[in-house]
Amino acid sequence: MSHDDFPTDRPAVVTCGLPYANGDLHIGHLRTYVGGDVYSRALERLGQETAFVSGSDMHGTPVAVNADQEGVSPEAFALDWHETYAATFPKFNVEFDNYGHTHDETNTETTQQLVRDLDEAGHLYEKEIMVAYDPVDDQYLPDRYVEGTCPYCGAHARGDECDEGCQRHLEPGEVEDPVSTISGNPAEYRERTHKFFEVSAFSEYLSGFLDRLEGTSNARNQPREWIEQGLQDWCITRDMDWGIDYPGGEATESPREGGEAAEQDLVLYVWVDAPIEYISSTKQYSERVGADAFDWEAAWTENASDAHPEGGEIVHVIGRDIIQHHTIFWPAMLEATDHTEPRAVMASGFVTLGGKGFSTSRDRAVWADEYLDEGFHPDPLRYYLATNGGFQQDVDFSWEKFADRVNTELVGTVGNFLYRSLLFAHRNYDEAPIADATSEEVAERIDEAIADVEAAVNDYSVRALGDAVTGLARFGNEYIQRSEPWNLVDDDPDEAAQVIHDCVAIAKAIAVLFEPIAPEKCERLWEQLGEDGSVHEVTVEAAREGPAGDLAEPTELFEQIEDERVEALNEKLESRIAEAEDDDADEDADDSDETDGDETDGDETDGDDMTDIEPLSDDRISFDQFQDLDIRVGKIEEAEGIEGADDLLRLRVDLGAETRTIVAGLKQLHDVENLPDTKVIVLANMEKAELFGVESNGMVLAAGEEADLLTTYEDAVPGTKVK
Ligand code: B3M
Ligand code: ZN
Repeated sequence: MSHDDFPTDRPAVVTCGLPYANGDLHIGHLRTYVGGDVYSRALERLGQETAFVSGSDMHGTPVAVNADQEGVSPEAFALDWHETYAATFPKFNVEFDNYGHTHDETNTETTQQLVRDLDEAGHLYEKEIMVAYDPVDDQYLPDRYVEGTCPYCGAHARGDECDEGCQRHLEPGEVEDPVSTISGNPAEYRERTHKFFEVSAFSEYLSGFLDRLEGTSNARNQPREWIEQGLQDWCITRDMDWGIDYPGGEATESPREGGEAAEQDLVLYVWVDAPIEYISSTKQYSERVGADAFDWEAAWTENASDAHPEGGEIVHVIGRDIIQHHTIFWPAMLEATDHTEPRAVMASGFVTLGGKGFSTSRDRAVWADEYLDEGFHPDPLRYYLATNGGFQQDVDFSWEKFADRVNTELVGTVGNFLYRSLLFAHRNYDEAPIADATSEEVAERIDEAIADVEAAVNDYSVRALGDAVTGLARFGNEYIQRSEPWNLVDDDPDEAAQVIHDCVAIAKAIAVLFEPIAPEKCERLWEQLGEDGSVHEVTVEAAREGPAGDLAEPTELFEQIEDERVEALNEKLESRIAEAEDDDADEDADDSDETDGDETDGDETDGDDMTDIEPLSDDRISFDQFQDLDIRVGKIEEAEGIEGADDLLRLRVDLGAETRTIVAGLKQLHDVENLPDTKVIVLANMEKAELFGVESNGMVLAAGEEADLLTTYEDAVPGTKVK
C-alpha cells in the first residue's frame, strides 16, 4: 500500500519526541522541535488538517537520577522543567497545539487503559528475570541506575541503551559487568518477576509496516536489520516508585532482600507511557477545541470514524537515537490495540560542536536561552537548523557558519529582494502597484515554487522547503535587476507597474511559503504587504493570488551579523569548549571509581578527542618494531554503507597481491561515491576485527577528526610497501 500524497482529507498528527524533563534545553535539542514545527506548519499551508503535539517526558531514570542528585522529588523536579520547556518552545515559535506531560491524568488513564487492552488481547505475560541490584545500598538498579558493557558490541553502555556504541535498546539483565551509577558499587543480578509485551509476535507485521513507512530512510533501514536478527520480547515494568503504576493492582509477590515477601512495586517502563502521550496530548487538544475542530479519535483509532476507518496521518519527528522505540515497540503497541499505524518517522541527525556532541553536564553547548539573550531573533536559527544539511545528517554548529548563512541567504538573497522591491513599490506608488494580473513568467515561477513546497512536504524534507523559497527570492532578484523598473517609471509607466506588481506578488508568495520556517518574520512581511489577517491562516493558494493593496513602509526583515560579533561569540564558545575538554581530561586522569552520573541527558553523540595538537611522543620504537608494520599503498575499488552502522563503510581495497575488505569509519566524512579510485595507505597486517557482522581485514590510515585520507604523492602502484 502506498500513501496518497499530502494534502489528504484525513486528520494529521505531527508529533515531536518528548524531551525528558531533566535539564536545560540547548540548540541541539531544538533541531527536532524546529523540524517538527516547520513540517506541521508546511502541512497546514498545503491545507491538511493538522494537530501538532508533544509533551514533557516526566518518568523514568533519566528524570529520577537527576532529581536524586538535586535532592528533590522526581515529581517536583520534572514539573519544574516541564514548565520551563512549555515556556521555551514558543520563544522559538515552536507552537504546539497541545504540550502536555506524561504524568498528568489524561496520560495516566490513557496509558493504563492501553496496557489493560494489551493484556486482554493476550499480548502480555510474566517472566522471572535477572535485574541489577546494589547489595550495599539495598536498591534495585533499573536502566540508568546501572551501567556496564554492551553485550552486542562491547562498548560502555547504560542499563537500557548502548548509547556510545551500537545504539541498541538493552533489556534489563543484558548489560555486562554492571556497576551502580549512584554509588559506584559493583552490582549483582537478582531474580524478579516482570511483565513482558510479546513484541516478537509482531515481526511479520513490523516488516510490512517498515515497507509502508515513509519519512527518512534511517528510520526504515536500522529496524529492518533488528527484525532480521530476531526480535526479543520487551520488559515493560520496572522496580521503581516513580512512574505510572502497572494497572490492575495485582502486583506480583516476590521475596525481597532478607527473604520477607513484599508486594513488588511495579511501574511501567518510561518508554511505555512516553509515546502514549502523543495520543493523550492530541486528546487534550480535541477536548479544548472540540471534536468538530479536531477529532483525536478519528486520527488515532482505526474504525472510529466512518469517513476515515484507517485513522489519520501520523508523522513522528524524532532524534535518530530513538528510532527503535518508534519503529518497533510503538507500532507493535498500536497494532495490538487497534490504533492507527504511523505513516512516517522523520529521524534527525544530531547537532555537534566542533564535530563533538553537545554535553549538558560539561556546558559544551549553545543554550536555547543564551541564543535569545544574545539578542538574536528565533527565525534565523530556525532557518539554520531546518536547512543546514539533510534532516538525517549530523549538523555541526558554529557561529561562523550560522552568520554566513544568515548573511548570504536570509539578508543577501531573501531580505534584499523583499526590501528593494517593496521600498521601490512604496516610494513610487501610493497604493498598490497593481497591474491587471501577474505576468506569465512570474506566475509560472511562483507555481514552480509551490510545487517545490508540495514535493518537499511529501519527501519529508524541511531543507527542500527552505530551498524552494531561497530559489524564488533568487529569481526575484534576477527579475528586478534585468527589468530595471527604476528606468521604466517615467518612460513606460505601465511596464514599470507590471514589474512592481510582479515583485510584490513574489514577495507575497515568499510570505506564504516561508511562513513554516520563519513564522514571525513572515507575519511582519504580511503586514507590510497590507494583507488582512494572519499568514498562518492561509494556504499555499494565497501565494497565487497577487498583491492586495496598501503597502506599508517596509523595514529590513533580517539583520546582518557582523564579523566582530561572530568573533566575540566564537571566543566565548571556544573557551567554554576548552573548559569542557579540561573537565574531560581531569576525569580521564581520575582513577576513582566514582561514576559520572550527570551525563544523562541523552544528547551525547560519539566523537573522538578534540583537534588540539597532542605533544609528540617520547616513547620511542626501534626500526625493527617499525618493520613489523606492513604498510601498503592501496586503491579503493568499491565503497558502500553497512546496514545499521551510521559511520562505517565496507571498502574493497586493491593491495596489489590481493583485494581486501576493510571497514572504515568514513561514511559521515566523505562522499561515498567519490571514494572508488582513491589511493589510500593501508596497515595490511592490522589484526582482523568484526564490525557489524563484517570482517575488516586491514586498516585505512587517515589523519584527524575529519579522517583526512593518507595517500601517495606520485604514482606508487597498489601493493607498494611504505617504508
Ligand atoms: N524522552 C527523549 C529521548 O530519548 C525521550 C523521548 C521520548 S519520545 C516518546 O530522546
Ligand atoms: Zn552496543
